[in-house]
Formats: sequence, structure tokens, C-alpha cells
Amino acid sequence: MQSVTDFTMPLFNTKVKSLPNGFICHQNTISSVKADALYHYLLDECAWQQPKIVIYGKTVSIPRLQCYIADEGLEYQYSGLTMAPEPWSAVLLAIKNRLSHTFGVPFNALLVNWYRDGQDSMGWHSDDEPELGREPCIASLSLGASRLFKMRQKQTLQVYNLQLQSGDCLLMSGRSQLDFQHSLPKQPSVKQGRINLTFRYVLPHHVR
Ligand SMILES: O=C(O)CCC(=O)C(=O)O
Repeated sequence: MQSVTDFTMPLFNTKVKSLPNGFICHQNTISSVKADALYHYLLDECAWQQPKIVIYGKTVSIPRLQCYIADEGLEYQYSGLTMAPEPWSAVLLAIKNRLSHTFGVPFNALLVNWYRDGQDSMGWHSDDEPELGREPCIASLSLGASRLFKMRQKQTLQVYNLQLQSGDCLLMSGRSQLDFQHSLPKQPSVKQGRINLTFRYVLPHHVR
């Protein structure tokens, strides 16, 4: 297996799928060998948590595990949760810097989600928390099992499907969070795990 200490991302000279406005999928941004090495590294290294959130008055555990990593002091809040950041490892810092350079965005935060199998999921939502700003640019890297990603136009309710493969990098920018919700539905037939990394720029406290 490839060592993750020499983990670097190749250039983004990959196929780009056309999707609704604001969504771009860069396919095969890392080789399957690197994606596999990174997946197993993250399984071992991340401080996984399964927080509880309140939905329609009921307290439930989120249906996946997660880990929030960011620059010092950059808390992130969603669904009533406040997440204090874990520090960057050298491996994740290298990927963040590569993506920042590629997309011209000074990413400073990362939410890592681990879907242990097809029973784990993410419900419909937009990444529209105030600390992300009005039109955030989010780079979302998929590792492991292939999963269906859905985008739903908020006005027309038209749904678009995208099959995300290991090594794909989905960029969500422009009006993607204003005009669409997205979700990762349960897929009981999927038996393998998937890890998704969403690199974000979180506004410092003084400009929120
Ligand atoms: O796992 C995915 O691809 C979706 C992640 C997501 O929706 C999010 O982090 O906001």
C-alpha cells in the first residue's frame, strides 16, 4: 500500500461532468491506490465523533461519524452543534494547500464524514451557515465506496443525481448553496465505507 506520508494530489487534468449551475465534478483527481491509502489513514487518524442533534423535537445521533479540523479558534456550528476544531495533520494540510492552490480559495476548515456503509447518510441541507459567507466555495473529495449524491433545486424541486466515485472532487460554489439543497441518501445495498472531505473557508469571528 502507498505510504500517506508522500501523499500528494496530481494535477486536475481530469474529466469534468456538467451539472447544475454552481456544481462541478472533477473525476479521478487521485489514483485508486492513493485514495485507498488515504481512506485507511483517515479511518485510523481521525478523532471520530457521532454527536446528537435535535430534529423536530427529537434527539438523535447523526447517521454517520464526523471529525472537524480547522485553523485554531475557527469553530463551526450546524443543527445546534458547535464543533471545536482538531488541528491539521501534515497529510491533510498538504491536501488543503493543493486544493487551495488549484481552486484559488484559502480553505481553512475541513469537515470529514465517514459513512460506515450504505445505512449511513446525510439528509437534505444547504451549507448556508453564516460563518461560510453568502456564496461559499466548498471542495468535496470522495474516498471509498461509490455513493449517490443528490442536488435539489429549491424552487422547482427538480432533482439531479451524481454518482460520486472514489477520487472524485466535487466543487460547490457560486449560487449552489442558495439555489440548491444536497443529500447523500441511504443505500442499503452498499456494504463498504466511504469518507468524504469537505474543505471550506470559515469566516474569522470578527467578520461574521
Ligand atoms: O458526503 C457527501 O458527499 C456530502 C457531504 C455534505 O453534504 C456536506 O458535508 O455538507
